[in-house]
Amino acid sequence: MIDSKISDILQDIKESSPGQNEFYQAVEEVLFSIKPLLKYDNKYLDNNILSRIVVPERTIIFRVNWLDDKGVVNTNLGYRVQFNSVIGPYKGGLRFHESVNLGIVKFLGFEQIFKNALTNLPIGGAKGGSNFNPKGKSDNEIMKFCQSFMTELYKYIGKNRDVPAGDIGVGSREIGYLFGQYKKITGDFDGVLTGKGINWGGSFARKEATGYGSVYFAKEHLAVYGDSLEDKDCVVSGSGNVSIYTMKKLYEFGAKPIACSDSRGTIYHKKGIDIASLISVKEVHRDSLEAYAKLHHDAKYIDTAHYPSGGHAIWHIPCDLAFPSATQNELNLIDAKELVKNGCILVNEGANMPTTPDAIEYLLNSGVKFSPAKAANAGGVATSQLEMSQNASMTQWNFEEVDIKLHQIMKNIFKTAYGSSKEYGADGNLIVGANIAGFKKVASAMIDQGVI
Ligand code: NDP
Ligand code: 2IT
Repeated sequence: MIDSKISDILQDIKESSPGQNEFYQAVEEVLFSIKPLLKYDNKYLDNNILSRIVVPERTIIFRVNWLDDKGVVNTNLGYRVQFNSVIGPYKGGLRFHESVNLGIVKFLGFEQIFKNALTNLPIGGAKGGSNFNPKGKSDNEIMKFCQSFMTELYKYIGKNRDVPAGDIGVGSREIGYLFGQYKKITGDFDGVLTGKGINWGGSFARKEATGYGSVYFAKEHLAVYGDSLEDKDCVVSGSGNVSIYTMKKLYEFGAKPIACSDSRGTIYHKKGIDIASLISVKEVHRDSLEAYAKLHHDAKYIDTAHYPSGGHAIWHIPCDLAFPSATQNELNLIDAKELVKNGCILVNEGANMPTTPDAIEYLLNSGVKFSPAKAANAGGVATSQLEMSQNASMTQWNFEEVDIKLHQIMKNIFKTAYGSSKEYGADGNLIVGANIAGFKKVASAMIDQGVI
């Protein structure tokens, strides 16, 4: 009965929202994983929560026209999916990447609902972005694009309504241009975006938060099994915001990040990735990892064109711990088999939905511990909420104060997800635990607030 109800819902969304594969994937995982809760308590099915929760409260799609440096008019699509606001204002990042479409934004927004609930902070779920490709654009073009994007988006956001932040392709530079335009249009200096600069309303440790939080989570996860991060060889895909600060924190706990990647290639540096060089190459010069290999002759660069067929080079480098921290579906079954063969004991998701469903199944069946994204990467959005909190009280906490709060939040999320996995008979399966805990909170609030 529950299985057929879930299958009907999936069929409905496939018919009403064609071509949104990533969204179906995210919904399927959540709905099937919460079956132990649905069996235990009828109220969610009785109130038709499943059919309601998979439909965004509001979807905004808009045109973004901007002039490039040659004076040519360019047109992109802008999106904001305001998915669920029962526990707080909509909250979630903006992604600028050529692959962005409605299905991607909806999958990210759907995941964000439960992630945000898990932080135990009052934030609803949303996501947005554009199919704009920032690669190769001048600073001026990025600014023009951001200004045009905000000229439409400002109508729908607000410090108590919807508070966007960064994601792939959106960092402090883009948040600066977006914030400047919002302020110019509205005249308000508001905490309407998070990830702001430290001198203009930003929070210390927001930049580091997702990566640091991911490592705090991995530490808690290993500790349950009497293990630690000490002396572990780690591979961390990506070399952006999440990846860099994951690697930095890994060193602090005595682990060694030995490989990372970007859209063009993979670096294998057996003696350990040099974080200062990486920041210089990727954050300062916005270059490709090939430039890192030129600085370190003992590091091996593997071009994406040479990835083993169907798999990704980074997961074929032997490691103890894997931190997929680049993008969705970047770790597939071929990669999972390789990780298991090489003795990997934990996959800790820094990116959103980086592991394909068949890879997850294989990893779990092989006894690999698995930290799902909703729980493991929630430190970024949690610290965004700390930024909102500081803005609301017109104050700024120091780095250590924020970091201590972040660490505590990640411990609590682990405890919640692990505890809920035990309570519902899933014995340490954190996918089940995290999804049930997040869903319960949001679904109960939906019931409390009536049919709206
Ligand atoms: P960045 O843009 O800072 O970095 C992304 C990195 O991943 C880059 O190294 C990029 O390569 C690589 N990458 C992106 N897309 C692809 C692709 N299609 N194929 C191969 N490589 C790719 O983004 P973030 O670090 O902020 O985000 C990384 C992941 O973490 C995303 O899944 C995001 O949703 C998630 N996340 C981010 C949070 C945040 O606070 N920023 C919070 C929680 C989750 P290149 O350098 O060549 O572009
Ligand atoms: O996926 C995510 O949680 C983010 N990109 C961060 C969102 C936020 O509002 O800080």
